[in-house]
Amino acid sequence: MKKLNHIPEFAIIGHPNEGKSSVLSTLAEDDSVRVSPIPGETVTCQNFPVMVDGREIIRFVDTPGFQNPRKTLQWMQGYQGEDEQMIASFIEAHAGDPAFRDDCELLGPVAEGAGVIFVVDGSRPVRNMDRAEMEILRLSGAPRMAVINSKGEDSAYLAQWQSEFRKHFNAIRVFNSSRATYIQRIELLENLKSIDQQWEPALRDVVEAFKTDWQARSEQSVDILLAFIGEALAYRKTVPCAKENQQAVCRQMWQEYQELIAHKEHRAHKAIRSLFKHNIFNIDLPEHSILEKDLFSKATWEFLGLTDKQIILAGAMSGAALGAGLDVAAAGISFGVFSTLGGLVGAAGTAFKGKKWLSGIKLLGMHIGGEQLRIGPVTNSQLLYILLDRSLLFYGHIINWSHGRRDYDAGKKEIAEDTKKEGVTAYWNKGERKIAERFFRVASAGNGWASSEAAQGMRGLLLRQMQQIAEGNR
Ligand SMILES: Nc1nc2c(ncn2[C@@H]2O[C@H](COP(=O)(O)OP(=O)(O)OP(=O)(O)O)[C@@H](O)[C@H]2O)c(=O)[nH]1
Ligand SMILES: [Mg+2]
Repeated sequence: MKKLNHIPEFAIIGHPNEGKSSVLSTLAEDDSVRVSPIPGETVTCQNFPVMVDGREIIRFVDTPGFQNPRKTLQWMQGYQGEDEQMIASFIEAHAGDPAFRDDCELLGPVAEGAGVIFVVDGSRPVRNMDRAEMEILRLSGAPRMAVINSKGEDSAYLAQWQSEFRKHFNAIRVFNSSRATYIQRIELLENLKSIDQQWEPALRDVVEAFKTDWQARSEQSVDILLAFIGEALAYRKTVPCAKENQQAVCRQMWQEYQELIAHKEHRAHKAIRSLFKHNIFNIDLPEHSILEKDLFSKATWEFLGLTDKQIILAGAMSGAALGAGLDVAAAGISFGVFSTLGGLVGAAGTAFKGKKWLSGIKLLGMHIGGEQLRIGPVTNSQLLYILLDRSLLFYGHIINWSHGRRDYDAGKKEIAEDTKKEGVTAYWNKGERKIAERFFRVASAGNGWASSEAAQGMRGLLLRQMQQIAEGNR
């Protein structure tokens, strides 16, 4: 047996179309791996190094499926030479023979000392061909693990596969390459340690590096989120404005604020997505979810906990628009509530006696009065909760979308069906809310919040949330 004194390398081997490339894609977190429903997609070996901090820590090799396993096994059973040379001799003896092209290709890394991850589709029964493939791998003497990748929901053959595998492999895992979470990925890697004692120290280092890297990504995610949310809360702008222009300027400022928040949120989520190495999968959050709602829609405002009075105040602006003879829709001072506030608008007009409402409106920190218009800082902490909920839900979807999964449309539909209205912050206890409120006060007060104790507290809280999300507890 070869001692491992270099980067651990695993060839992902199996029959065509069983999900080898998909397993590799998930394990290596690489969504560029070619996965296809047509058997024979992978025709040459391809290395997929896993880098942590610019250092290669483990390498997976994608290989084509076995082409002629029965005859390959026959040759190996009749082989008379040294055990260690068997695979290399087989390749040498069949080089250039088109009947063994894929077999030679896929055994190449094994001849070079790679470990083997043998992938089967557990939703079908074991066939003799599989037995031949397993026997080839056993004869190769390579450290090896079997992975039952259930492409279908069917687990009827699981026991059959497991008992068959016990004869041929050092370790066996059930692993769904389309659904595997971060935790399941780590578990599989942990399990690789047991395939060979001599490989154990190197593989222990790999698992440690994976865990450290994951922790670093979570910390970076928290920093990205807090930077964005802190900015959103601290935002303030004052512009001089003659009374007769207030409607238009006010509208414009709102528009700017909404666009700014939406843009910053989008940018923050995009940064988190690329931290978790997603280039293709991109969530379109479902419409009925709080995630997809326009941040400033009426539903969101209700969610934000604005009182009826505050909503009337918002509506009152359209009352003024009406007073000035403008059509509400055309005035377009859309707080996202106007169209549904028809009745209230009139009420507001009466309740606030003409234009009195113009002094001292405070809505998410918006002040209108005198010759100045000011927007921000936000005065309603519910905005913090909604931004957190959206971001944490996004985080949950991103970290648990396995890179080997390719049915993007079906997946998005599942997300849409799964998303509840409540975000995680709805479950926060008093202590957790206190941390959030403290952060809100400091962040909305403006500069310097980033290095504050309150921000530290919030960082810790978010990290714990993310950990729980990764563990499937939120
Ligand atoms: N539902 C589901 N489909 C899967 C899973 N793994 C693979 N598939 C699908 O099975 C088909 C084959 O997957 P690949 O990963 O390309 O299989 P392969 O073994 O690399 O195939 P070749 O390269 O052709 O030998 C693709 O259509 C995948 O989307 C899985 O865990 N669940
Ligand atoms: Mg493939």
